[in-house]
Amino acid sequence: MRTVDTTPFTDQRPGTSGLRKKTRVFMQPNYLENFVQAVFDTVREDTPEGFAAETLVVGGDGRYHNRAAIQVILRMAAANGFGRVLVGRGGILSTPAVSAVIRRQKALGGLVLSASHNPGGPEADFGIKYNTRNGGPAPEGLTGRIYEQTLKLTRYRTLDHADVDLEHEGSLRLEGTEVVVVNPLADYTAVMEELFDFDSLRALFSSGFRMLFDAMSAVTGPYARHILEERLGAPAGTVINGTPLEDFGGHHPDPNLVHAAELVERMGGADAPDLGAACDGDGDRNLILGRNFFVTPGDSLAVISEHAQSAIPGYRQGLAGVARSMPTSTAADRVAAALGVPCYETPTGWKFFGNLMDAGLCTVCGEESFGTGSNHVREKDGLWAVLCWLSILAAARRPVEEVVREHWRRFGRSYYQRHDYEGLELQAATEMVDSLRDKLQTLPGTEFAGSSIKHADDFSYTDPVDGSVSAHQGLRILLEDGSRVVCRLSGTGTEGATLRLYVERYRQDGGDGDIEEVLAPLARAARGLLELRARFGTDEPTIIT
Ligand code: VG1
Ligand code: CO
Repeated sequence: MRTVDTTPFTDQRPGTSGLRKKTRVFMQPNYLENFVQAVFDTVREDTPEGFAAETLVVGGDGRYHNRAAIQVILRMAAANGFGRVLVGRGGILSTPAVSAVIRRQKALGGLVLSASHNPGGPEADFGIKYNTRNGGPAPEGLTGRIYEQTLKLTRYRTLDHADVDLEHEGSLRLEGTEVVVVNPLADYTAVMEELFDFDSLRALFSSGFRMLFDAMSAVTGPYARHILEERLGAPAGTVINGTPLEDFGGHHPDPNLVHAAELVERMGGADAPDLGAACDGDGDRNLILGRNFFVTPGDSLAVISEHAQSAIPGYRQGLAGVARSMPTSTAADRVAAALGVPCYETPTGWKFFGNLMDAGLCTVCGEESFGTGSNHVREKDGLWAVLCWLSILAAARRPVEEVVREHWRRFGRSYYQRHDYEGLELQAATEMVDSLRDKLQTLPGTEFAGSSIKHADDFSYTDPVDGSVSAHQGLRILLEDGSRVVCRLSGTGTEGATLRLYVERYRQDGGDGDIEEVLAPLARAARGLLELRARFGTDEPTIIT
């Protein structure tokens, strides 16, 4: 064991989902080491028996710097006295797979190496996140303490050892630590088999059902090939872009209508398959498409919640509750009400769902950012959402579009969009949000987008399980007619600031309205309120999802 002197970096505060920075920042001497040592020191405070009998899970989405970072972490985990480290073969573990491995192997926690849907490469992004014993992202209390520790750090522990062969399964010793290179697919596939009826899904494919799954040259390729093609018998070629590449083929591995362009085009073609799906860099997000039809994440959460009990064996007992992040559309709330179960509203970021699931308060949860999941793990899970949709379609024997339209006819439709303004100057963006926050109190009663403002606040969340409070989680403007505008700054970016503006209007119109027409007045009024054009010279969003 070797102790190396170091000095703190002052910018290692984890955001919405771990620490994300430019890859070059992570490649600086000691940058990764400092953060990892701060995690170990902090977690050690809560582990009175020490790490000797504990397991740590390590894996990532295969992006540039993944393997090198894993070698650093393995040496440090050994020097910090972990009994065992499980690492995915090739350094690969999707985010939901890390969660599954932590839970099934009863690990103390895990380190996930990913910047999710952000591009990869030496000039792009990298990230690291710590997950706790329940398999979920460290809650805010813990990430706060980790950050405090990064500011105090004076040394880290490592040892001198050659790189571990990550390409073959097997086990070796790094001083007192057993390092096991595991099959990254095993635990995850086992969890999926427990939840879904693989026989009926196999029957669906053998009946001629066709789907196209775009792994976006990211981590879900091997998982999707194994589960969809090998286990469920989907024809070869069902999975496209199925090999994880360090730079994701030069693309954004972000499953939305803009970045999953190839999939969107094929789903709009004359011979389109029945279902189209894509996952993001680390496999926790999902995009669901029917033939020439986009299922918004909010509708997907609602439809999955509606059908889970009848269509998916793992949920035959029914749902204990549903949860969604605050900016996510309220479609799921109406399903929860119809099911007679509570719907929880949390701040943005999956870490807030963990306590609810651990306490048995909710079963299914989701975010508008293409994230859906359940209590089978403690991360959102892209492929799980795809298997949910396959199960729903196998039971319904109707096209995706019909399933969604039927939902709209029964529950009404939340017309919904997220407008992102990327690359804003950080200080100007902060001032804009501060200035709207200052105005909030004066807004109720004033006219807004053809209705009037009923309530406006800065969302604060009190965790019903541990009572912890998370304030300043987004500005909400609620209208008399039930519409909403929400805005907040992104906590996952690595450059400047990104404003997210979320607009929602609920209508019981069978769902046939034109989304642009329905939402344009809300978006226009919100842009005016934020004074976007005056502050930035433009009010055109970079991307609409
Ligand atoms: C974004 C999304 C949020 C999601 C987070 C991590 O955060 O809005 O819903 O949980 O990314 O997703 P932000 O702070 O940029 O809005 V992922 O797939 O990066 O793990
Ligand atoms: Co992700």
